Amino acid sequence: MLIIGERINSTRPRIQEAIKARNAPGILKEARSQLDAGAHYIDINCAVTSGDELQDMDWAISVVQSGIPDVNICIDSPNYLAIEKALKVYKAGGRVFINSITGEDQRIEKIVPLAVRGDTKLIALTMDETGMPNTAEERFRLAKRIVDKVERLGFNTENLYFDALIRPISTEPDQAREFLRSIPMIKALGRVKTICGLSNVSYGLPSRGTINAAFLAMAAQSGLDAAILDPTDRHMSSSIAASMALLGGDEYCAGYIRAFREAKLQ
Ligand code: THG
Repeated sequence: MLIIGERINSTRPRIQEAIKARNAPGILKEARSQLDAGAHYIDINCAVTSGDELQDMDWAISVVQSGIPDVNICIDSPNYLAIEKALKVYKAGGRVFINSITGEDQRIEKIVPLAVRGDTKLIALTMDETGMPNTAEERFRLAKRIVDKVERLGFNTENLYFDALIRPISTEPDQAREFLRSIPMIKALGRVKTICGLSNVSYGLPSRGTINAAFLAMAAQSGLDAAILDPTDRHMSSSIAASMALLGGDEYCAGYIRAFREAKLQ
């Protein structure tokens, strides 16, 4: 499973402060600890700062790539201008995820050409101007419409990752089931892949790591290809290692045993 480390996100007060104060070592440390914990990509989100998102994004990406030249990044912004700027700034030898498009035509038309040019991976949220779907079938129908539009713009759908948007089970108890049901349906659309920002599922509940870890194992069984999460959280690293070993993706459980030796398991 592809792991995207979520910790460099301006919704976290600590990160918001570090961005504002231009605390480069603080940001770099967050990137390094997530890579050490097994992240393949580092998500960078500067949408919720008091400053200018474009400048903040430019700064944060420069900091991370100057310290880690081969870092892979995930540009996380609702603003296509910030995504465009981030792609210009990023000069490292790694790979890029754009996070994200939705079913909205304007966003697709602005962002997909940027992704085609750079051979980058693209996250598509199964939502549009009418809102977020409730059922697996609605998620599937939205994904199908997005695949058709994105293919028409020349994007290689092997690099398209659908995020079927998990919602808190504390207020909507059927949402984990509908999300999980949608994964194989969406994957049947072709070579497309699936991804999820896990932690929403447990919002409003105690011991969130317990729910997140169980949900990750279920999603892995359903075919989830990638996850946006905190890889330094041992609930998460344990669930990933156990799920990969159980699903046969970890020959002789070598990865699981290594995770244990590196004290990454609970
Ligand atoms: N899908 C996609 N992208 C996403 C999300 C998604 N990007 C943002 C988000 N969701 C994933 N990233 C984070 C980053 C940080 C936190 C949660 C998700 C986080 N949450 C704590 C909480 O929820 O309580 C805040 C606690 C803290 O201050 O540290 O940290 O779904 N495509």
